[in-house]
Amino acid sequence: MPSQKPADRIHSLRQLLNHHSYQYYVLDAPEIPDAEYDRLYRELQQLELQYPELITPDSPTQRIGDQPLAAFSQIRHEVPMLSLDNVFSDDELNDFYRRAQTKLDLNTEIEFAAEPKLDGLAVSLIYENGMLARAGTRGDGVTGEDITQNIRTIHSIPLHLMGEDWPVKLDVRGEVFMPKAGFELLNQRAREKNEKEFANPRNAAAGSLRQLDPRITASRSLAMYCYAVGNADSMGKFTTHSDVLNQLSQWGLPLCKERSVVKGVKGCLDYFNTMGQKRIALPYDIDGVVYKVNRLDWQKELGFVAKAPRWAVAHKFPAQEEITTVNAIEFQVGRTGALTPVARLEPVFVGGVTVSNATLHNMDEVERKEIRVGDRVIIRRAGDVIPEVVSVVPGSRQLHANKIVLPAHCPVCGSDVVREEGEAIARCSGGLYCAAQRKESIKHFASRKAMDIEGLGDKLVEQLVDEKRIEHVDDLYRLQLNDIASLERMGEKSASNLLAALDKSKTVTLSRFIYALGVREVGEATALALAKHFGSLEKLQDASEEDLQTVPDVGPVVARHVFHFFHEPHNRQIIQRLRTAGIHWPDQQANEQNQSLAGLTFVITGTLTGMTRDEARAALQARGGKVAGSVSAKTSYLVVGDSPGSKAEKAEQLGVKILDEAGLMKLLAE
Ligand code: 5U1
Repeated sequence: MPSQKPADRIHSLRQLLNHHSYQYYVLDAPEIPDAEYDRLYRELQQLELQYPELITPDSPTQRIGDQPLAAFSQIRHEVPMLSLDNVFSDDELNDFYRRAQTKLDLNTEIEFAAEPKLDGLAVSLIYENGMLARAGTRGDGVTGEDITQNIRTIHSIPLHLMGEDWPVKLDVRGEVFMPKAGFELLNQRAREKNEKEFANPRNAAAGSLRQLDPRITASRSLAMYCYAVGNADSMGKFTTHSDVLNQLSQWGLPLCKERSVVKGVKGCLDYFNTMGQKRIALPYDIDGVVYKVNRLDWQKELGFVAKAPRWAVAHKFPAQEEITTVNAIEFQVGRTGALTPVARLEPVFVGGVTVSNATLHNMDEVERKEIRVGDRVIIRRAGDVIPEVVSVVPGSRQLHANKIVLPAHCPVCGSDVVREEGEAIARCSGGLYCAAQRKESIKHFASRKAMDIEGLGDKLVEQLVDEKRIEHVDDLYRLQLNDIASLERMGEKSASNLLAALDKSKTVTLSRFIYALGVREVGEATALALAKHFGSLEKLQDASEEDLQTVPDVGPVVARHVFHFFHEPHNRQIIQRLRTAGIHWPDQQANEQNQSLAGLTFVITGTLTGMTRDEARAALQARGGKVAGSVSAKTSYLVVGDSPGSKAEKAEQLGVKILDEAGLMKLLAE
């Protein structure tokens, strides 16, 4: 705005930026795109560069100091920072409530200001005439560390309060924490750099706030919720704690949106249960809730015992972390063949349930956390989340504790275990044979693009396996009418239809058969390339990894998967039994001689009547044609069935030749 004087423009830019920062960081309701915010910010930066005498410490550009501290200086709290007593059960809460009622000589219900208890770090912010002057950690409650530089980097904390009726000196108390998303990101970055991860968001918040270099703090995602005023007398006119909090909010300070006012023990317990259910979905960690007597005169009357007030209490959720011993480490095989190491633990009560197993996810995790049998470990169970091992308790390692090694053979079926270089997940290579992978391999085998066994859906596969009518894919071809008809919801008619479909599926193409075997990373296109290249299953089965890599689009990873699959004797056995059952495909040699469509690209649209689109595609590809998904100038023919879509119009515009179903049949017959 060129008409404004620099000082005025600077003033309005600061107001604008503070407003949008408040919308974004405190209310979570941004009104402008980030790019617009950045533009305004840069304009202010530029003006302040031109007029350095106009820079003030509460300017949005002054959040990050660039000088690391040599050490933190001490800060003395004029009003001590208290801690809270905890209660862990309804009975303990009742005792707290009765003590307060007795001391106040009341028999009416007490109202409480309730809010979540965040798992972070207590801090005090001192505002003088509305300007953030100092900030300190709790320390021993009387003396803490001066962390002003670092607190200034937290965007949701205003450098200057909004409004104007603030006390000359305001001592705001609250919790600095790291939201779950910021914590995940921080640990992900640590993993990428092979650095040590933080065990939990609390440690991450504490570690980030206690950095001597504020630029490091600024790079971490920290937030704060204010929950009290230290110098309560400064808030003269207010009579309840909840009103004080509302006033803090109006001054632009960040407060937890989950706060509420509740009545009596029942109100407290309802709030506790509601927050317990919400806990997992909240974007930050909480470890309980806090109830504070709402009337400020009653707070005064109740006073303190030792370092904790009698007017407030933290009601803690059952511990989410506990220490226990690793009794064994076993490997579970998932339905896709992935091996997951699982720690068998000395049972421990954590997060409200007894935990005796914890997932270790994969071997990378075992190696990174350096877990061994006999170790004492920290277990975490957050809500419904699967329990996990957070870390080994330092110094708990027993002499001669062996390193955990990946088993060479699948614990379920004994097939070789394969772990690709650079991959975290190890897998059983007995895909066709392994009981853990049974259902998935049969479902895939029967699917439309594989053997296309009509009527053999996922549910029926599950029934057949659960009722022990089949174990492996080849058993499908030994099923008798009664094996199927006697299943629940199956009659003779559907059973004989299924037998007919099984019979029909015995005539297949080599590429479909390869695809149906469910080799890892071998999709339809790779199966087709393998079939074309080797021409026979025997040649493919005997191919070395080097041979396999000469096939177009087959890289070292796919080659290894294919090689291991066919070198697993269990898989070979089943393939042999499938062939004995009568599965066959046309001789590839004969097909290879007819490559009349080589060099042509086809697109298929609409419904064909004589064959499915997949069949048409396979037939065109068998004659050397390419089949693409969309029409372009390079398309040779658009094959058009019933109810074609927009592809037909596009082909017309581009002058692409159109082929109806009869034309296609003729072309294929040529
Ligand atoms: N939510 C909340 N956490 N927390 C911690 N309120 C709260 N109050 C506290 C503490 C230590 O102390 C009061 C005595 C102000």
